[in-house]
Amino acid sequence: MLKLGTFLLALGSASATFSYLWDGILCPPVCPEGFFGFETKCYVIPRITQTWGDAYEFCRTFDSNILRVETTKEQTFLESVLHDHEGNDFWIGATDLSYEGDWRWATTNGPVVSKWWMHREPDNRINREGHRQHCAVLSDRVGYKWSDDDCLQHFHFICERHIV
Ligand SMILES: [Ca+2]
Repeated sequence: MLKLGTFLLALGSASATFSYLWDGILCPPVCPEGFFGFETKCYVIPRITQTWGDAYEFCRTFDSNILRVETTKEQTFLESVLHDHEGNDFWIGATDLSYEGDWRWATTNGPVVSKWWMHREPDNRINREGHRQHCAVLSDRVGYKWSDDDCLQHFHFICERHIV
């Protein structure tokens, strides 16, 4: 027997969208306006640059979070998206601000297990302002693999939300 249900995703006051539950399978993924989808997530890359901390807050105003890369498939997908995107470095949600060398996801405080750091990164290099590097970026230097950078730099950033 066919069972058809409908979900309403609350997207703040501005808009709403629908996903359809058919025999227990949620399909297809529908993302809010301005977001693009891949597997279980929707992403947005705002057209502004921010410090890492402001990027973290900015994502939250979209009912989303700063990016947490979970699989190689997701990393590869994002590399291909950024390849066509203007800009160079993109903040993601990994940081070792709490304890040097202990990389954590800002949104979950879970440990960062990454195979996607560039060669010799993270290097915690000191810059001209005397700041070290405690926040992670996807960098165009090597095909949007990861590097650490000074959290006070202004970069583009990626926000994500799970498809409900
Ligand atoms: Ca670095």
